[in-house]
Amino acid sequence: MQQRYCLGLLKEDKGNMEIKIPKKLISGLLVLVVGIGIVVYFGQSAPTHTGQQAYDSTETVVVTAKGGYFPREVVLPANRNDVVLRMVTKNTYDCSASLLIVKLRIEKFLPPTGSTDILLPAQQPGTEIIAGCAMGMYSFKLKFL
Ligand SMILES: [Cu+2]
Repeated sequence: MQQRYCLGLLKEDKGNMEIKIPKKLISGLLVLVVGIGIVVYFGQSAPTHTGQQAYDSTETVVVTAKGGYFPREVVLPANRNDVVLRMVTKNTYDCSASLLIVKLRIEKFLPPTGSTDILLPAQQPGTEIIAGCAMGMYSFKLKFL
């Protein structure tokens, strides 16, 4: 009799717990899954850094090339190796399509229309780099802060 009573209690307990535990389990699992997701996401996208700070996203700056470069000066974050210079052309048939960044040894022939991403190496704060067309008629400045 006592055993049955105990079983009954156990059953009752289980009955009560059956309502509570799954909810807790589900929310716990959700937290776990989301947590793992965040860790995996940032683990993958976090660049292998040589700098002091770790970033989880790419910094992209857009410069339009057509009859010159616009804007003429762009400010970029220093000490990051995930900075992308995105050169956008649209019916660009002038020499601003031939991009030259001597200091970074970058030479790109941009398509007449399109978007060209250039990953820039990490720079010291205060660095200023002049970019321009191959002939030196047009230029723009990259300023790292
Ligand atoms: Cu030129």
